Amino acid sequence: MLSGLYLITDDNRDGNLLSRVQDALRGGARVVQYRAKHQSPAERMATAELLHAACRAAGAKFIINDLPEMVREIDADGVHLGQDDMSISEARQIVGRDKLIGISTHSVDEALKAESHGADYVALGSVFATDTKDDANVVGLDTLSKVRRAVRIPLVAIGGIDPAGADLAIETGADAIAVISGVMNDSNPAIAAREYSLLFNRHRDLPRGRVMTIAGSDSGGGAGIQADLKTITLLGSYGSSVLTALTAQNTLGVDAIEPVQSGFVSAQIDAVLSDIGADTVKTGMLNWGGIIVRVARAIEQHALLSVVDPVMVAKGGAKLLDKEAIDSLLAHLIPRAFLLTPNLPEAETLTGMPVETEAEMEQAGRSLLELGARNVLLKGGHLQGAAVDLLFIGDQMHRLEAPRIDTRNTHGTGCTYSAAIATFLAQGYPLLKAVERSKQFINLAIENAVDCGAGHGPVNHLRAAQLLDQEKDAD
Ligand code: 3NM
Repeated sequence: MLSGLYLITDDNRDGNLLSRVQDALRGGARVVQYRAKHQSPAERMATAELLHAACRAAGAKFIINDLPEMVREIDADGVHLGQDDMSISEARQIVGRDKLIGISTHSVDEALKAESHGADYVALGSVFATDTKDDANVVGLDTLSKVRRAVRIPLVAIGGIDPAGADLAIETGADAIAVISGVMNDSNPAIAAREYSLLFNRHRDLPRGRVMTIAGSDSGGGAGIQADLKTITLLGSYGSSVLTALTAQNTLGVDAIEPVQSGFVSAQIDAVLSDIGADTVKTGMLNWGGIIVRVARAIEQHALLSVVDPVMVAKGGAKLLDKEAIDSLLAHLIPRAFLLTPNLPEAETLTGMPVETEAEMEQAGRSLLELGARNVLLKGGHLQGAAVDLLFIGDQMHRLEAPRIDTRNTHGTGCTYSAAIATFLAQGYPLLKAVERSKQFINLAIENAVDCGAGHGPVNHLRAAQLLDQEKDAD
């Protein structure tokens, strides 16, 4: 079955095609189609062999555009044909029965014809507008939906597909998403590929998606690792945990901290990733530089989507991060953050600018993007009035507003919110939907908090998960 991210190569203008494809494979690409329009036959053959080896090593399929003879020669997995190329039966004679033959189609009729002539899959495009192919005609989700109903063979959506578009195309019934620029033009092809790939997790059984949390332990159970694991589990994913510190803590404050050696933090990360693996990682309290460097390295090596909650101060006011750790965060982790989730004081520390109003939040959000975070969620829990968060997805800003809830029971809100986002991402929600749903969850958790302890009590993870589920059933 052909499914997942179907990567198509570009024309290798930078000479780094192989390493970008390897990155995309590390990020979860399941199929690579080699599309070389301008190379000499000898160049094509040499490149095809390198790409084929990379695909084999990653367990991905390797398909060659237009050239069935080359498929046979290097024993690739299949050939992809255009409408004006040779017929399916001619190609079948060359590649044999065991190879895949895919066809580009643009309508229900073309897709039906391809299926009846023995194609193994059809690509339908262009689903959205694209600059990558000069003569691409936009057919839209509507045609995708009609083709889905018309053919039984796997359906690949292609053309102008960004992750939000991929979400819609998968909902419409695409089995795979074909992408050129969305991955190949990205400065980080591994993370770009991971973002598309995780969208396919929505079809998995429960627990759906694996979330690794790297954070401190809160003996009181309201924040840190404990809040994360409750959130991850109650929302339906599998949670693993890497402890960075032990705290003696309750609703009144932190009494003592026992840091975990960075070597032991690494050992925990390695133990989890070498066996169980993870789809997303959520980081909380990383109390010193050595730990931050090791976490950053794991995110890079495993191409993990990371939700980085730059925890710096505990609710009771205790400082959790020193200057060296903050510098390390800026140098190593923020440039690898898929989503950075600071509150206003954290945004002030990271940017060095005052962040007290919505206008200042917008400025700070943009400067956090400049520090290298791929996306930023600036949380306005400390604002006066409504709780307004600003989500920056690249250069697009989204405003998320919730009424302020009058309660002192807000212990663990930051951890819970970011753990929920990491969970929904691991389950195949695109970023905006993951954040919107997490905001709903955290609001329900605050609203339903029951008094516990004499200070800032914990939010109600259990009730919030139940209520969120009921809302889903009602939709
Ligand atoms: N075929 P990007 S659209 C190669 O409509 C190709 O058949 C299309 O590139 C079709 O992901 C397309 O950068 C370009 O939009 C896809």
